[in-house]
Parts: sequence; C-alpha cells; structure tokens
Amino acid sequence: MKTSALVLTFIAATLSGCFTRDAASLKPATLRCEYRLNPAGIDETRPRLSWIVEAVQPQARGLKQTAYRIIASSSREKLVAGAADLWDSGRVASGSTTQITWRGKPLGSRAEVYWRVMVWDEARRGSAWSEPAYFTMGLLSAADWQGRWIGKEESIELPKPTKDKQQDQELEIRALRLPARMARKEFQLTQPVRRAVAYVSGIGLFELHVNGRRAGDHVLSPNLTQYDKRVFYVTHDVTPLLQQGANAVGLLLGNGRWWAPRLRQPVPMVMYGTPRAIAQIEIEHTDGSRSVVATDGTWRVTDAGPIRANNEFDGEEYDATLEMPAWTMAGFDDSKWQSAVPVKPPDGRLVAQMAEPLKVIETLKPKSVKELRPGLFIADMGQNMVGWCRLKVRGPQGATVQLRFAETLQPDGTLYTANLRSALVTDRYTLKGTKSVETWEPRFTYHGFRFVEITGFPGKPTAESIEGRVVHDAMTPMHDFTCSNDLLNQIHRNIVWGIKGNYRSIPTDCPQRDERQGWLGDRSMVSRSEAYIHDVAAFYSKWEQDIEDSQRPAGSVPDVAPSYWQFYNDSVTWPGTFLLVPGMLYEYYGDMRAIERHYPAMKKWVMYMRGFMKDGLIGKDSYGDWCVPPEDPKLIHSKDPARITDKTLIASAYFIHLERQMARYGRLIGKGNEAAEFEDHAAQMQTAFQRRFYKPEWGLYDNGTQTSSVLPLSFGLTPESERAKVFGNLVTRIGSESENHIGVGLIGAQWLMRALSDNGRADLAYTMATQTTYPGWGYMISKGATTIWELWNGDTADPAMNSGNHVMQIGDLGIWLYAYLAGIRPDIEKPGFAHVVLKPVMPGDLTFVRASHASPRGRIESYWRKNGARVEWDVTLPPNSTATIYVPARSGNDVTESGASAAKAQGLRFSRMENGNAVFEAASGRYRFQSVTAQ
Ligand code: RAM
Repeated sequence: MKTSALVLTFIAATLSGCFTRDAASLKPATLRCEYRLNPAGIDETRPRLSWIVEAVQPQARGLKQTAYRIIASSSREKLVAGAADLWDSGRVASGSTTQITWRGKPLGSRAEVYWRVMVWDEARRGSAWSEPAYFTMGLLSAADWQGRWIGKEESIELPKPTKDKQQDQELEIRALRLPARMARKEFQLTQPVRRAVAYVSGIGLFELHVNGRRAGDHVLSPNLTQYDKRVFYVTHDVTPLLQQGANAVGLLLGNGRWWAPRLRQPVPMVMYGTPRAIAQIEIEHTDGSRSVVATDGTWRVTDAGPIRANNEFDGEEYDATLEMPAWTMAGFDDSKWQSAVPVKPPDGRLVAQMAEPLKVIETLKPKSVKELRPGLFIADMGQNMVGWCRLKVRGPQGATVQLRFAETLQPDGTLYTANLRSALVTDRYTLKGTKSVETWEPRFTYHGFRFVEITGFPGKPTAESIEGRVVHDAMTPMHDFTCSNDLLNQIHRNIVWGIKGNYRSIPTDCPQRDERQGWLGDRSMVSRSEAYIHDVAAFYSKWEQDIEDSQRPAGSVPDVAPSYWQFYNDSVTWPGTFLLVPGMLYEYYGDMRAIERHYPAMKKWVMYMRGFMKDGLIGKDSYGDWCVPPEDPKLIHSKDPARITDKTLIASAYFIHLERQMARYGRLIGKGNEAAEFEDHAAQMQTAFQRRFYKPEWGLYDNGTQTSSVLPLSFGLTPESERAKVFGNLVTRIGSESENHIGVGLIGAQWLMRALSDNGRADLAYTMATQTTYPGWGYMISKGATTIWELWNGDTADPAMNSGNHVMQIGDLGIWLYAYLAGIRPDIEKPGFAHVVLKPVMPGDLTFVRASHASPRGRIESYWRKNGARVEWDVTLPPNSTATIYVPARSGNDVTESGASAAKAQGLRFSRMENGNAVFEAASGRYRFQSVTAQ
C-alpha cells in the first residue's frame, strides 16, 4: 500500500473509533484464535476467532453486540495504521463473538496475522478498536520442511519371556533403559535478525536450546498423538535468543511414549522407535534475506550426556558429573560426538500442535520432611499431585540422591507402592560436587504422588530441599465454587486436583501406576464436568482427533486413545465417548466444527457396531458398570449378581442414546434424512429394550440395579406413564440397598446426580454427595483423600487396580455442583452460553452457593443465600448473553429485584410459574433477587 493510502486508512480508522468512543456501551477484549491467546504456528487455514464483549458500565443491563468489524494485517504497524492488507470484514451485522471463521486472504505457511475488532452495541454505537492480537501460521505442507529426521538408532534385545513374570518385567525395564539423546549444530549469522522462528518436533519428547538458553517453557513436549497418523511440531519464536556471529542450537531428546515405557506387561504397548527429531529454524533478516538452519547429517549427536535413563513410568536418572554445560553454545568441542544419522520419519503426518502445551503450573512446598530412619526421609507435599520434584542439594561429587514417590504411606510410615504395580517411579540425581547448591529437576518423566522418599541426601534435607512441581496442560483454569458445606468444598477441591492431575496432553485414567492411558469411558460425562473446571475446548478438540486417528478402517474405535494400549473390544460404552465429546464442545462452546469434522467417522462407528446387533439389541460390553461398590471391601469387582447390571442392558441403552446424539448432530449439519434414520433405529431399539428388560409389575428393569434404572430414566427410554414408578423404585433401592450412599459404578455415576435432581430429589443427591461413611466422595475424604479414587473402596481393595487419583467416579458430580447447585447451565438450543439457563437447586441444609463460570461470552455468576423460606440470589450475565432464570418462589409477585418488583425490573420479563419457580427472561446484567419459596 502506498503511504498516502495508508495515511487515509489510518485517519478513517481512527475517526470511526473517535466519533463513537465515548458513547459505546461495549468494548471487545480477550481476543482468541482457535481458543488460544496469540497462538504461534497453527495450521488451521480457516481459523476461528473470538472475543468477549465487556460492559463499559458494569451495572448496565441488556447489552448486546449488534455488529462487528474485524481487520487483520500482516504487521503490527499496518494494523495500528488501519491498513488491513489481510482482511477487512467490513461491518457485519451479527451478535456473534465466537466461532467466527477466517474469511480474509488465504493464509499460507509462516503468515503473521495481527488483528483487532470493533463492535457496535444495541444503540449502534461503535466501540474503540480492541487491543491488537496476533497469530502465526506454521508450515502447512510437507514441502515446507527442509529439515530431515535425525537421531541415534539403538537396537534392543528383549529377553525371551519365562514363567517368572516379575523377573521378565525387571529384565524388560532394564532392556528399555535409554539415555537421552543430544543433538547440536553451530551456525553463523552475519545479518541483523528481524524474526526467527523454530519449527521443531522431537519424539517422544524434546527440549530446544539456543545459545545456552531454553526456548519456551513447555514441558513433556510435544503433546501425545496417534503417532502413525499424526506427529506434532511446535513453533517457538527464537528471535531474542539469536546473536550476530556464531550461534549454536541444541536438542535434547527423551523417550516419552514413542520409545514405549513397557512392551509386554501389564499389556503389550506399541513401540515406535528410538527418539528422533526434526527442526527448522527460519531466520528473516532485516534486509529481507533468509537463512535456514535445519536438521541434517551435519548435526552432531551423542547419548553420553547426564540423562542416563528416562522413562515415564520409572523415572529419570541424571548424572551431573556428565554435564556438558556449554553444549548449546558456539565453540563447544563436539569432536567426540557422532554425526547424526538420518532416521526413518514417523508414519504420521507432521502437523501443528494447536492445543495448550504442558507446563509447570504451580510449585508446592512440602508440609513436612521427616527422618524415618537414619538417612531415609519422607516429605509430605500435603496434596496428591502430579509432576515431579525440584531438588536443591549441596554435597560431594558422585553422591546420589534418590527420590521415590507414592500416594500414601504404610502404617510404619514408609511409602506404599503396591498400587503403582511395575512403575518404579524413581528419580536419581548424582551431584557434580561444586561448593554451591545444585538445583535439579527431571524433564522426561512424571509421577503422581503426595509423599516423597529421599535417600542418599548428603546431610539432612529440609522443607527447602525439595519442591513439588505441578505439571499439566496449561489450559485456562475456571473453577470457582464455594458453598456453606465444607465437605462439598473439599470434594470440589479434590475434583479439581484429580482433573488437572490427569491431563498429560490426553485425558489419562491415572498418573501414577504403569498405565496412564487415555481411556475413553472415564471421560464420557466427566468431560462435561471438566468444562466447568478449565477451558477444555482446544484440549478436547485435539483428543477427539486422536480418537478418530485411532479408528480402524472398518470402523472399530478403541477403548484407549491414542491406542498405545491396543484395546479394540468393540464395546459400546467406552468408544461411545467419541460421540459424546462433540456434543460437549457444541453445548459449552458453541463449537460445530467437531461435529462437522467427525460426523463421518462417528457414523462409520455406529454402522459398524450395528453389525453386532442381535434381536434388536446390542450386547457388546467389556466393562459393565465398572467398579460398583463391591460386597467385600477387598474386592475390585463385585461378583454379586444383584449388583451387576446386565451388559446388554448397558450397551443397548447407551447405543440408543448415542444414535440419538447422531440424529441431533445430523440435523445440525443439514443431514435431515440421516437424522431420521438414526431416530427410527433408536426408536426400534427402544421398543426392543422395553420388551426385553422392563418388568411393569415391579416398575424395574431386569434385576433392578440402581444403574439399570438410572440409564433408562436419563436416556428417556421409560414410557412417561412408568417414569414415576421406576424413579420411586430407584429411590427406594438407594435407601434400602445403599442407605442413601453411592450404589453405582462408572456407568451409573455419569448420570446419577442429574437423574435424581431432574426427578425432584436433589435433596437425595445432596445427601449421597455428602455422606462421610462408605461409600462416597466424602468417605474418601474421611480417609485423607485429596483427589478422587478409582475405587469407592480404594482404602481396602486389592492394589492390583487401585489408583488414588482417577476421575471416572467424579461422574456428573462436577456438572451437578455448577449446573444444579449454582444453576449455571448452557441452553443447548443456543449453545456456548449465548443463552443461559439459570436454575439452581437448593437442597438440604445448604445456606449458600457461590460459583461462576467463565463462559465463551464472559463470566456468569450465581450467588444464592437461603434463610428458611427466604432466598436472596445475585446473578451476573455477561453482555451479549440472555438467560432464562428460575427463581425459587411461591409466586411471581413475591420476587423482588434490587428491592422492587422483579416483574417491572429493567431487563427482566416474567414468563410463568413452573414447579415452584418464578421464571423470568433476562437480558444481560447484574440482578439481585429476593424471594420467598413455597416450602
Ligand atoms: C482401568 C483404567 C480405566 C478404565 C479401564 C477399563 O485399567 O484405569 O480407568 O477405564 O480400566
């Protein structure tokens, strides 16, 4: 663009802001691209943009965006000058603030995009421009890659299996020991640098160092994928790390899951190979010229560095006497290193990592460090956490400090490790023996633990000697829930810790034993609970792709994705999560893309699974109602037929529900005919289901387990006329069989709290949620749990499958806290919280609940207090959202808002009375309700 044109555009842009700036009621903020703030190196060519409109006057009501305008430029200067050389959307009459698809110039590899947005309010007054945001594109095609995959091969010989499993395991672990690889390269820069970007993938795991400094703060990078389909590269801006003259770059490579941590036990794991890397640093000089430093045979590699062993299950061993401090600096003597060998590229496509990376999120100080016996110390982190420890130690060269980890202690105060199975969870640090304090933390392992055993420490460790480094995907935390019941507050804290401890770029089942897999069943509804705890949109969009990547050509979807454990059992419930996650993304974020993208694969799975049907039903089920409270406290799985829900009942009920989800998705993407077919099929199955399982004389399904009633009630399979009877029986059972405690396993737990509340018994849900005797979440806490257990009887059951940090039994409890107690629910007809349903339940002795949800439209708040029949309720709805608000009340006349009749309040419209609630339609804003309830 010519300068004069630039100036004109600048004036125009500035003026359009100026004229209206004072008057506008809204301002756009928190600009995101593909759910992230200023992401680097994306490869979505039609990325989706979003922003939040904030109220200029926080008290204002009824704020609405009526139009927006996006401008995007190839540089910050151009953007600020209003020169939109990439996109000017013009003024778009629309209330949308999320999921706005890029419609500017096609975005090619390496494109830099600076963008901002202006919005118009309900009186058509324009806001000022938002702050600038940016994103950059990565390398979009294979042809962009000049780098070659390099590494250092190694052949391993696994000893033949014998009858002695224990010994086999030990030999296998020894055979899999592999030191970290280091690769380096020096290069000269003679021209000043404008921008330097490193595109890197190192699998299993990598760290990039430039001139002695680490690039970025990601850990356990890159994120896990189904490696035969997809491998992530990560983009780091390394401009500030480069210098004129001599430079050096180094890559540190760990094993991760590429070099499988186990091959045979507990189940065979896929081995992809030795660690390998590809890197390309692209340097643009101020004079417009370019230099590229890419991996190839001229790089030097060694495995003689300090990381002698690294394994996600077993730990890391670091010998600081082998450090080569200057290895990523120019001038280092690498003559003893070897030339890198080109290695086989992974089968999977190299694509951009778009979800958040893992990071060290928080650092905990130990609550205590005690000497148990001479030289053996136990540190208590006070919290079952996931990550590792940072060690600070001074001592003689060659001394080795060993750290071992466990979730609990034995009665004698030593670590309890039986439930970790074969995971050795042992980190070792050998001191270099300088006079000063040596600080070390591992890179290529992680542990789930509360207690740390320290041995070999020169002198006595104190609380200053170790710190707990909490590691998980760096997604935006949102959890905000408090109520008058402290036990429930602690349960909420346990949920939060459990959920974050099981993010390892995939949702894992557990973080501590020799497993840590992405089990689908554990997240079917828990993923919706998670949507209130963190912003999980990018994370679950990514996992949904992992699941599709792991689907077999015939349609089979595994129980574990990525399928590092190859469990293709073709049951319904676990793979069914593949069909439930897109619904969560749609409801909570208004995201249609997951439905659109995965619809064909989801449909393929449904059609494939229909092949297993018999007599109109499907009996494919591997796990039943996994981990119901058993009859004997030592058991993992119940053998009591009265507690076991029939497999065909579970599989068929789920399949009907899943087909109905498909019908809903089909309608959303304009496949009405297919939707009708799914509906018909589901209806036929429902008839067969009722015929086969329902016993009208009893009002029960099959043998009448609690789950056998919860599923038909939740999925709408019970005829209207029978619902009250079935529900009544469920309540009776919960009382007689479980004394108002939990009586379900993973399957029932996904729906239980809502099934009770939706049928008028939120009080019973509350009683069950807050029991402190066995079984229940409160019981876990009474036994010292700071996370959620895998087993209701985790304190007494066999250690063979008994994790202290599992999320599956959270079920829909997280949803219940936020959507029922606080009452913050998405309206699935106007998803992404464009319209909110505010409908709290106020059970039992609860006197207040205060919670918020950082929705894509902004923060929704709910804070109610109850004193006898009197209720006060403060509600905040972000600008550009509306709500249907259910105020518990005897009549609409009883409700006041900010001291005056609610029916006449600005922004509110009384709609109707419904089940003891005065229902209002509300515009955005803050409201203070007072009412008197019927009871
Ligand atoms: C266990 C896992 C997981 C569960 C499967 C079926 O191994 O821990 O939680 O989904 O079994």
